[in-house]
Amino acid sequence: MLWYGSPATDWEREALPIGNGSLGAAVFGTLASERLQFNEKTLWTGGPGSAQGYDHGNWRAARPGALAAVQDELDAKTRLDPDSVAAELGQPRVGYGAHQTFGDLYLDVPDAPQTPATYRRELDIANAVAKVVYTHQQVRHQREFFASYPDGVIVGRLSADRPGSVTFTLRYASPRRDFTATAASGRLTVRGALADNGLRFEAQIQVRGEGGTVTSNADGTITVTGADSAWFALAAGTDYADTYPDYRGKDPHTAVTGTLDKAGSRYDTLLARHVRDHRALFHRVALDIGQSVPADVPTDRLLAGYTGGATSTDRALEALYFQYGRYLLIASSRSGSLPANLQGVWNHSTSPPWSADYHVNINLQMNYWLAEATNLAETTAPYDRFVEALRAPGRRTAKEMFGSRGWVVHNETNPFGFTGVHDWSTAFWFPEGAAWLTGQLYEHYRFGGSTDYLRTTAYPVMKEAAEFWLDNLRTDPRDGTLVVTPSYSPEHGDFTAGAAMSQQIVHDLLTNTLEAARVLGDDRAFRTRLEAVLGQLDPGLRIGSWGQLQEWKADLDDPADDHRHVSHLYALHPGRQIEPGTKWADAAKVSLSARGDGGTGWSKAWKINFWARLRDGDHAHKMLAEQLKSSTLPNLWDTHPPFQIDGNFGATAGITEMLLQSQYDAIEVLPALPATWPDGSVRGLRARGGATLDIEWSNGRATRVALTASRTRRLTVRSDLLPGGESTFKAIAGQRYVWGEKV
Ligand code: FUC
Repeated sequence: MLWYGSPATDWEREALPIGNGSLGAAVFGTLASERLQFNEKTLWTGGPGSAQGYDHGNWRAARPGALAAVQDELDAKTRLDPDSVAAELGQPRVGYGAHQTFGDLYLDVPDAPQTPATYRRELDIANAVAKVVYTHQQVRHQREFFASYPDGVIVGRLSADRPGSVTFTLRYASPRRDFTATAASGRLTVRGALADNGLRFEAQIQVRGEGGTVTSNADGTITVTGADSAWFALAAGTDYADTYPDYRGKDPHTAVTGTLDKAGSRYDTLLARHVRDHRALFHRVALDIGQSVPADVPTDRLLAGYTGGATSTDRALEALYFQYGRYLLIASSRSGSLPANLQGVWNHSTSPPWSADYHVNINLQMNYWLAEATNLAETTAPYDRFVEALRAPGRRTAKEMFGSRGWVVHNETNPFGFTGVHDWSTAFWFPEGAAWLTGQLYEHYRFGGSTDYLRTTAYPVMKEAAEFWLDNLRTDPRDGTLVVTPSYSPEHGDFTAGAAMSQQIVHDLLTNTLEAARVLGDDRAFRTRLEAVLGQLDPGLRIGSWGQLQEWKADLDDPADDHRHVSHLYALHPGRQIEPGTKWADAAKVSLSARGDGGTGWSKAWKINFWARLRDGDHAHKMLAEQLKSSTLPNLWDTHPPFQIDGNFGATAGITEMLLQSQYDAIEVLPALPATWPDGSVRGLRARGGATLDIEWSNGRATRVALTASRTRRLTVRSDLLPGGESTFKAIAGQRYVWGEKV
C-alpha cells in the first residue's frame, strides 16, 4: 500500500499510477477538481503519414561503400571518434514521433473543502485500486479508481456516507486542439486525429448516477447532481496497428463503443472482475524480509526517512518497492497492446523525455528482467509481439543498410518500425539491439519450457537475428577472430572493432540459437555453421592492465571512469557467459567497483543485479539503498532523472536475483542474501527449468525450501540446507518437493 496525507500537486513526483496495459492513468486526489491524467499506449505522433516524412530510419540516399570504408579504417586504427562515424553513417531523424498524453479528465466538485477534516490518498497495489478518502462536515467521501484488464476500461466512482452528497461535473481537457468533445445520454465522446500523422483516436466515458440526476451539457461536459454515488467507465483507442508498413487499422469508434457497452452497468461486477484478475497475477509472489511500518507513516515519509536498510521500517520500503515493480509491470504490460515503454504507459506530455519510446541498448530489455522470475510470464506477450513486429522493417533495414539477410534494429525504436539510424553520435549505432531483444524470448522458453513456444515464437526471431550476424561479422586482421565492426559500447567512448558488449551479445545470441536449434532439431548445416562461427568469434572477455574486464578489445579503460553504462558486464548479467568463481567474475568485480555506486536510476538497478550475480548480497543491497535514497520519487517511481520506469523493473529483478538464481544449470537458493535481511521468506519465485520456489530463511541461512515443478525434467537445486549443498533429481510435473522443516 502506498499512501499519502495530501493531494498530488506534481504529476511526476506524486500522482499515483493505475493501468491495464493499454490504458493508464495518474490519479491526483485533488478535492475541488480531481484530476485523472490518462493514456492510451498507441497514441503516437510520427511514423507513416507524419508531416515530417518517414523512412524507418533507413538511409535516405544510397551510400555505396560507406560501411565498408568505416570497417577498413577500423582494421587499421584502434579507435574512431564518434562524430566522424556519425558523419559517415548517420543522418538526422525525421518523423520519429513521440508518445502523447491522451488528456485529462477533471471532476469539478463545487462544494469540496479547502481543508477537509481528514484526508488520505492511497494506491492499494494488492488490489490495484487507487482511493481518495476525506471527511468534511461529518460526511465521509470516497473516490475509487481502477483500470480493468478484463473489461478494457478505466473506472472511477465517487460516493459519500450521506445520501445525495455526490455532485460534480466531469470534463475532458487536452494540451492539443485536435479533438471534439460531445456529451449525450451521460456519455462523453472525445474524437480526433493527431495533426502530425492523422492517427485517429477516440475515448468514451459513460457516467452513471445512483440517485440524483445526470445531465449531459452542450459544452461537452457531464454534471451529476445530488447523487448517493456516481461512477464512470472510460474506454479509449486509436487506429494504430502494429503492421508494417502502414501501421494503421480500423477507426477506433466501433471498438471503443463496443468495449464500453460491454462493460455494462454494474460497478460492483467490474470491480470484482478487475480485482480477481489482478490478484491472480500479483499474489503469486509474497516477500517477507522482516518489514513492519507504523500505521501512521505515509509513503513519502517512509522514503524520506529511509536510512539504508537497518530498520524494519526501512525493510518495509524495500519490500514495498519490490512488489511495486511487479504492480507496475502488470499495469503497463498486458496482452493486446504495445510493451511497457520508458514510462510504462504513463505520460502527461506531448513531448516526453526520449519520446517515451523503446530504447533497446538497455531500457526495454530491463523492463522485462523481472517478468519471468517474479512469476508474471504473461506480461511478456506484448514484448514478444513487438519484437515480432520489428522483423519486417528490421529485415528491410538489414538489406538496405547492410546488404544482408536477417533483421536488425539500432539504439531505439518506436511503434512504427524505426529500425535504422539517426545522428546523435554517441547513441545512434547499435545493430546489436535486435540480438539483445531476442534474449528475453529465449528466457521465456528457459523458464516456461514450452517447445511449442520455442518453435513458433522464439526460434524464428532468434534465427533471423543470428543470420544477420552470420552475414555481418568480419575477420579482425589483428588476430583472425570474428568481430562486430564498427562497434560502439553504448553511449561511451570511441568506435572500435569488437567492443566487449557487441561480442558478448552476439555470443549470447548464437549460443542460444544453437541450443534452440538442437532442441528443435533444425537443419544440420545451419547448426554446423553456428558452431563454426562460435569457434572463431572473439568472446568479448579480456582482462586488462589493472585487472579489469575490458570494455574494448584494446586496453582503453580508465579506472577513474564512472560512466552509467556498464556494458562490458553484459556477460555477467543479463548474459550467462561469466560464471561465479572464475577469473572473469573477478575482473568484472574490479570493473564494477571502479565504476562506483552512483549512476542514473536504471544504472543503479543494473548494479543490484550485477552484485547479486557476483554473490555479494551486501553490495547488491547497498545499490538498492542508493536507488531508494537518490533515484526514487515520492510516488516510488524511479527517476533517471527524469522519471523512467526501467529502474523500478530492474530493481525488482535485482532483489529477485539476491534470493534466487538459475541462469546456469542449477537453481541456486539465496545466492546473495544481504546481512540486513537475516530472517525472512519468499513465496512463488520462478526458476528456469519450470520450477516455482518458496524459501524460508533464518539467521541468514535457508531453513525450508519447497519446489513445485511445472515440467518433468532433471533439476539441480543448490542450498546449504541440502546434504552436500546440492541435490539433482528428476522432478515430475505437478509434484512438490520440500527440504527442511517449517519453523
Ligand atoms: C539510454 C541511456 C540514457 C537514457 C536513455 C533513455 O540512452 O543511456 O541514460 O536512459 O536510454
